Amino acid sequence: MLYIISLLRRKTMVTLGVLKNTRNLPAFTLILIFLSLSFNEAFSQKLRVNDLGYFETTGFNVLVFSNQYNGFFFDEKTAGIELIHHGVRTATGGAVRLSPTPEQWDLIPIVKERKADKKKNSIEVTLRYEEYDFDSRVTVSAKDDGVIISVYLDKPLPEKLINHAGFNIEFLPASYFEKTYLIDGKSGVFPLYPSSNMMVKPIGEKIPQFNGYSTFDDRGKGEFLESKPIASGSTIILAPEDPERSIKIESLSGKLMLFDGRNLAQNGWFVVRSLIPSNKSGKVVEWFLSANTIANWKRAPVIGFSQVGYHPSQEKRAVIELDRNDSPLKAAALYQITANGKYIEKFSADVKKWGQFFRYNYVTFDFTSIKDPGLYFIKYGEHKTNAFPIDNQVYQNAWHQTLDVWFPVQMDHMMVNEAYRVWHGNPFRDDALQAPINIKHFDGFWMDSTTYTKYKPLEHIPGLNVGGWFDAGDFDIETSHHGSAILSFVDSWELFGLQRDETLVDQEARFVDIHHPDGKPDILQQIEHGTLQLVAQHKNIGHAVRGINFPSLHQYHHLGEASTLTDNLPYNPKLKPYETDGLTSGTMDDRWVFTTRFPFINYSSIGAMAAASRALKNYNKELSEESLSYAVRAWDEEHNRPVRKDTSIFSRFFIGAEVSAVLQLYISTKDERYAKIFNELIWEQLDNDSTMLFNISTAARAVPYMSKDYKNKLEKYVAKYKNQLEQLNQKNPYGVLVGTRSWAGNHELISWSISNYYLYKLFPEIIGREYTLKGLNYILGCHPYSNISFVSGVGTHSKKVTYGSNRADFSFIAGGVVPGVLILKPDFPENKEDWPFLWGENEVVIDICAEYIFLANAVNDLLNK
Ligand SMILES: [Ca+2]
Ligand SMILES: [Ca+2]
Ligand SMILES: [Ca+2]
Repeated sequence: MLYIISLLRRKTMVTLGVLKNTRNLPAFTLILIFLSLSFNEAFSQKLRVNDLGYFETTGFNVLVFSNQYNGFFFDEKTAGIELIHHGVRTATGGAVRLSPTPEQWDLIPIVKERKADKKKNSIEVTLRYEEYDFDSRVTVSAKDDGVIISVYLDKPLPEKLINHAGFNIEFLPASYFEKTYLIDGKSGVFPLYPSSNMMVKPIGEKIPQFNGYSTFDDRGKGEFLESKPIASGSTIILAPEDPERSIKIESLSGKLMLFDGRNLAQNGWFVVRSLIPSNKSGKVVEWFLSANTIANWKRAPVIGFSQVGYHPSQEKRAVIELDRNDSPLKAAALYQITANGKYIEKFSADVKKWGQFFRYNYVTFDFTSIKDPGLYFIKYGEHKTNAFPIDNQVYQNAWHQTLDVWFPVQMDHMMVNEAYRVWHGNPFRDDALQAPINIKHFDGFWMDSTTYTKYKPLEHIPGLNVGGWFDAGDFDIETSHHGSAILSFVDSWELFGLQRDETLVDQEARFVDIHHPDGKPDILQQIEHGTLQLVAQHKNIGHAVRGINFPSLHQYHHLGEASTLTDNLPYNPKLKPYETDGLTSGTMDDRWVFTTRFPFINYSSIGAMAAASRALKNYNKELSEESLSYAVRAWDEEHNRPVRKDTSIFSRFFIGAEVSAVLQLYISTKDERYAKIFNELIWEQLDNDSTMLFNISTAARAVPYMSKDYKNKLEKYVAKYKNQLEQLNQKNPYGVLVGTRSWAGNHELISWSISNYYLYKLFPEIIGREYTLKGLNYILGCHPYSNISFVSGVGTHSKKVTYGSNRADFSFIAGGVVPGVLILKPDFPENKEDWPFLWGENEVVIDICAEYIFLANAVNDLLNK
């Protein structure tokens, strides 16, 4: 799913809202609730619209468009009416929708107006489908133990939406796996795997998806598929057996239908839906939705700590996340586990109150004084963590799986094998066609009115089927992420001299074998592989391109083996679709090169090629020389363009990319004209507070190559930066940069920690060592929502469900680093471990993984040198 979001998801510093404390019920009320508590009798607590604009009671929240469809990746399953049930977001997408089981790229309504009325205890939204000039009003009002949801139309449904428009709400399959339902008293089991009935319809009846694209490959048959309901009736109870998940929906007019969205798309949810009747206005749908709640329910504390453990000499501070209705205990303890399996209380101390951050309260437990190597766990009241070590080697292997496994699996244009398993064959041998002009692409790519190349639209551009990595969970090449990944690899090579060799890479045979040393450092092989693609772009096109992506949406969402995504035969317009002469094919499935010229992307590529030329000097001399000469040539051309500006979404970052590129050119060539330009550009980037954050590490990297004055001048900016660092301790209990955008913030956090490393090495008296260490500890488990390590396979307990190419298997690729904790508006942190398909939480991307390798090595450097 990911395209250039790493740039768009840039940080906003978290501001702390002061949240109201929940009610203090008189003691006798609590006793009454307690006495009446049994299954399905606790449907008893009345929801109130709170100061943050959502319905709240203990154990149940109803959000009504607190989060809207942002139109960026369309339906991200994080918008509309949503339910948070005993601390888990179990339902989303409550809205007027145009299909039974909406897919990601189906049309979504925009919110024209939203009114939250605390006095009337109701929230109302006006939804609009621009494409059909269709408005509807949805009101949600608290009643008894639930909410009444009503849909109003001012005029009857547009003709084209009859039998299409309905009111839907979607339930998370993972929350209802191995549970049952009752519809009008008739029982059923929620399917673990989709296998309900489908119908085939003529394409003319389909509500078109975004921009005329289609997720469905009908192989030219002119048809589409729709799910049939699993069950229908007027009352449905979901999971009546489970007090934490039981939800009841009664339709007060018309029928309810239950669908399984996964028949059409593996990331579909269970949908409860009522069709909107035709020829009717006024109130057209009305439901009463209520939830079972457990009286006095409190979410279990989350004890955040590093899942790989701690180095004896570092700070050791667990952050404990508490329900707002929970009162903190006085103390927590650290237990040591002995060789014969006994637990010994090694240390205990009072917890320190930190305060509220979004919806939870936080206390901290500091056990820095414990330095004895061994195995430990933390105990807070009845809650124990899993075991973790204290040892001076704990971080030593933390980056191995990312380099040994994750990156090899992402390698494009290669067959990748691991012991008995083939991850994928040699894919995209048919790369690539010149993308047509004037198109808006579903992955955030686009082409404007010129190709910026000598090629005609849909003409084959030679030489591009080499090198590169699949960007993320999808299979496209994203050039700017290659730029940052290669730059980071070169930094790791030059600073830490990583000689690790556990992968065989044979470029000639296009074969990669994981866990198979070949006598060559893996990091150089990765640098080479990324550089091959960047050089190919400059050689065959003349500039760095936006990327190489899929012509059709039904290819883009591919869940499977990469080499089956195209037929690997170059497109031949003289043949019919699905026809082949053995060398070419009439199926237009070749990827497209999006050749629009962006100064930002060109500079990012130039910097990476200049840096790679140094790393490859004694490894692949020819590529090293080629890489540097293309970098020099592209720089001259880009820098001397009459108008130096980037008007695209990248405009904020292009000077930063230019500064970084010119520094890399200077380091590689020692040509003073680059140093001069670097000095002209860097300071204005540091003068501005918002650009300082992105450029201070470039400024720090330059120190060894610049004069003494340069370092002196930098010092005053470092002091300013230090103030920003200190403020973070007041902004969140982790004291690190926590992103709050629609893509979770681990990438910013890792980049930030790396900046802190560079600055500590240069100015240890200003920037403390711990700013780097606690960034890594956050990634490895000391963070909100859960204490899982965000790096699959690293630490005792780590991500086992991520958004990679194998996400449909609810699996992971070892060493992948996920985006992490997403903050859903207004106050709900989330990182699901039972549902891989939320890309903003779980999608692994190349640039973040390359930087993670650097950060883990930086931490080893700080602790063991
Ligand atoms: Ca992508
Ligand atoms: Ca190797
Ligand atoms: Ca092809």
